[in-house]
Amino acid sequence: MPKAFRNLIGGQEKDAVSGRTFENRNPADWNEIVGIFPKSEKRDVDAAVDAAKQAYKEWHLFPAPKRGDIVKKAGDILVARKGELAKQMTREMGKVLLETRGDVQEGIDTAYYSASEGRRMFGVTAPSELPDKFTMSMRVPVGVAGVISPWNFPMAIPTWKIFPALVSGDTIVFKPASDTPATAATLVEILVEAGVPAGVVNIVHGTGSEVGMAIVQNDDIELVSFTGSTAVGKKISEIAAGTLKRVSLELGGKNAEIVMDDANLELALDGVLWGAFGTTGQRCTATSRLIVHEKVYDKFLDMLAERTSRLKLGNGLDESIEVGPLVNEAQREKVHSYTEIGKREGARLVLGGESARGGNLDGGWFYKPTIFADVAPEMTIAREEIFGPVLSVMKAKSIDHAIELLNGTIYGLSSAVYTKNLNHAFKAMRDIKAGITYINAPTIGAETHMPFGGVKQTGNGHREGGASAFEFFTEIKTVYVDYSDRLQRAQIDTYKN
Ligand code: UN1
Repeated sequence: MPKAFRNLIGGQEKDAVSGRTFENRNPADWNEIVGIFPKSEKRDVDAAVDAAKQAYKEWHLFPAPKRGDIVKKAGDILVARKGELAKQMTREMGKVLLETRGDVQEGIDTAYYSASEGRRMFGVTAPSELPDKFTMSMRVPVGVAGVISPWNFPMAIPTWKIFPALVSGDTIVFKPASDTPATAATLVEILVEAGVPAGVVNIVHGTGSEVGMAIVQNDDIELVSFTGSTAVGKKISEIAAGTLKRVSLELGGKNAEIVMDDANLELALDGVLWGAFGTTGQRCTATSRLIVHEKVYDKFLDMLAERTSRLKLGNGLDESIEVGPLVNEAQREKVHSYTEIGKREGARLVLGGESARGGNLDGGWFYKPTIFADVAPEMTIAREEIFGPVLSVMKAKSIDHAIELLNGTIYGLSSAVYTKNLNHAFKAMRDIKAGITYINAPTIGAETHMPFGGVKQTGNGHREGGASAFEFFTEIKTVYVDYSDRLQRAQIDTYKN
């Protein structure tokens, strides 16, 4: 019998009020059920929000360094359970063990970084323009935060949101992706073990349309942190506008790697293989386009096709596997529909373009790493996020042309440039419109203490990661203390004329 999981609301394990459930299956072996989860709805969310509101009363008064200690403890437990959690994650999400260990490590890094921020969370003090008066700004918690996370980084992304929120003094209603609820449930179990009081973190499982939307619509939720598609992000933004709820959106990407004719081609090749086919292309930061200088275009394409054809597909629990399955059947159908569109619109299919079958692959949602060459900027596969192992290759005449091609999308998350020419590198750093630019490194590889996020339709200006996460999860309060014992009027008493 697969394990039955429950929601955690106000410290109590609960089934969905309706009693409904859903299954979570292993994408590499769809006969294996990873767990059964409550299929919750608005009533469950409302109960969780009430619990979080209640818990906030005490939690926000708990000193920030002490809140940090609890998050640090959660990091320590993650360290101790890293191997086991990575296996659980590979079983429910499909990416290879090397990467799921990295995903857990990203949670550990976030725990330790966030915990130390509990002893900082700086405001400023400044002199007043008036005598016997003191001014300062400080960070204060906001209230109940709704956390809605995706399935591609089942541990890392929830921790990016939950750990800084906790250290900030907010309480949480957490809805994890319904494709990766087991990792999320384990994270919450770890937080409870680390000492998070009842009601401070509540988890409600279910779909985005039922649970996610109920979170966004609940007036007692003051913050929503969402990572997912641009379409859903726009919907959340519209709903949140009604109450001016603060919303952080991390949305789609159409990231590109530029390879200049002066680049170390072997290095650029390692970068694009990791960027495009790591996590089976299912990253917001995946390399979805490759822009190659015309002088090395044919040669680089040959090198790329040769190495890509040797990538080993299979169940990610086997350490020799390099590319796991897609997360579910719908995702595989979506990816394949882009292959069809690419062919129809005249791109040249160099490799892949179909489901991978045979032997152990038959029981999973595998798709062959796919390369399209001679892709023109107006083609759909050059513009839309695919979220799968599909790479669109384009040709550029110069660094300026390459940057122009790179910028030609509605998204702006990550970007990479391979060059040995300092002038090209600095031009790229200045002119690329993206939240993240890598020089001689792939589009994936963000570190948790640095800001993470994008421009244009990739988000709404907020950043996760590092100190910037604390800007989202706290409010700035400005305080003036007048100890002069008389009415002092700023702007007026100091400048009489
Ligand atoms: C995402 O792609 O959804 O830089 C997050 C990276 C990871 C995080 C990616 N550390 O690719």
